Amino acid sequence: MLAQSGGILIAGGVLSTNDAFAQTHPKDLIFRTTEPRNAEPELGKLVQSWLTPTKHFYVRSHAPNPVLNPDSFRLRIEGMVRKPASLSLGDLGKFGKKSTTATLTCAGNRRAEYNNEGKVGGVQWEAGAIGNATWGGVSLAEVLKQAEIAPETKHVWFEGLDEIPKSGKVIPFGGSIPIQKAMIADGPGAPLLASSMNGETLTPDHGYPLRSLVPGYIGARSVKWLGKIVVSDRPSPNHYVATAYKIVKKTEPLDWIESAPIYRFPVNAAICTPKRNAKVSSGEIELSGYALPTGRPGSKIKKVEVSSNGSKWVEAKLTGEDTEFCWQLWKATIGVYADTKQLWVRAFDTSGGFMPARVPWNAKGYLQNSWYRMPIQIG
Ligand SMILES: Nc1nc2c(c(=O)[nH]1)N[C@H]1C(S)=C(S)[C@@H](COP(=O)(O)O)O[C@H]1N2
Ligand SMILES: [Mo]
Repeated sequence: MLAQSGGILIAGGVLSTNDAFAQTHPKDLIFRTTEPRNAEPELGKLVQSWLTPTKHFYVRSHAPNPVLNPDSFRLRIEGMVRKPASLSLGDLGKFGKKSTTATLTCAGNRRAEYNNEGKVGGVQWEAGAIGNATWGGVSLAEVLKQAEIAPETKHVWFEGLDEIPKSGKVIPFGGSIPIQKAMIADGPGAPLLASSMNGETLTPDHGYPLRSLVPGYIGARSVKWLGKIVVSDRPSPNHYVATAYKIVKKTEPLDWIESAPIYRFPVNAAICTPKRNAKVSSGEIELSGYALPTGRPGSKIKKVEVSSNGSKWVEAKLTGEDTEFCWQLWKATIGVYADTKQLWVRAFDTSGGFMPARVPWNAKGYLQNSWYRMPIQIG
């Protein structure tokens, strides 16, 4: 069980999974759960830079990190292909190197805000389940081309090597994406088989040695510890495509059947400084945060607006880089007074995406992108 749980031997004893990773790959995050590891950064730390350092990059895992040997690691390519393959890391290295900067965000980011209306289960994320990194690897499209996919192909499935206990069974995490997205070979929207993050080898938390990385899509489609790709005429039957990651009011079989898997993420934004519930004196104060455009090709942040208590909206200044599939950072100055209870932010993107005043409650607490309302104390 030692290898399974990821413990490592050190002089004088065995470190637990958590201690071991803490030493080799330090994280400066708030842990919502430690086994498996689910953690998000303090929001003030999150927006210190446009590129998120790995130590401040959220982790969302459904099972403990699998411990994988890079020498025996193989990525299998199966399904509707003329040339099924089993590729070592060396084989993958023969494809041209590609890199892309893209924001990854969990569909459950800001989930905790739904609890005002009705309890939602799952990791109780605040607004930190998001990060922007440069990912390096090879093109998914090139690997699929080499496998010679059948003309009837409609979806590409990804399967992780993790082992998730689910209803008395053990299942891998799985995702799938439409073939049209999978076959984008160039440009910032092209999916990667990624082996590096921010110029360094992927850490175990982020999928070492290989993950899919799908710009513009919810994080769940970027499958970590990727062991298998299946080319198919239908979406993956894996739980995390067929059942989870859908917008439902109830969790009855018909609710799942009637709703579609979530792919692209919608526009979103949050205030990151000052802290929630911070005490500030009345007068002008500085706000900062992030804004994410819809994950649609060509979409960028057009405008960010802040307001105190929902009165007059004031335009924020964009301070990060203006790149599709990536968040923007922003700063704003706003007056706060004795009666100011909340500060709000909303963002608009160039493809018509806007944040609604309210998002209807859904049972799994996904895609919360209503105006971000942050309580504040004036004193
Ligand atoms: N194999 C595997 N891949 C996975 C997951 C997982 O639990 N197992 N979680 C997914 C979810 S829900 C998200 S939001 C992202 C998070 O990526 P990160 O932990 O690198 O931030 O990974 C996705 N890929
Ligand atoms: Mo997620």
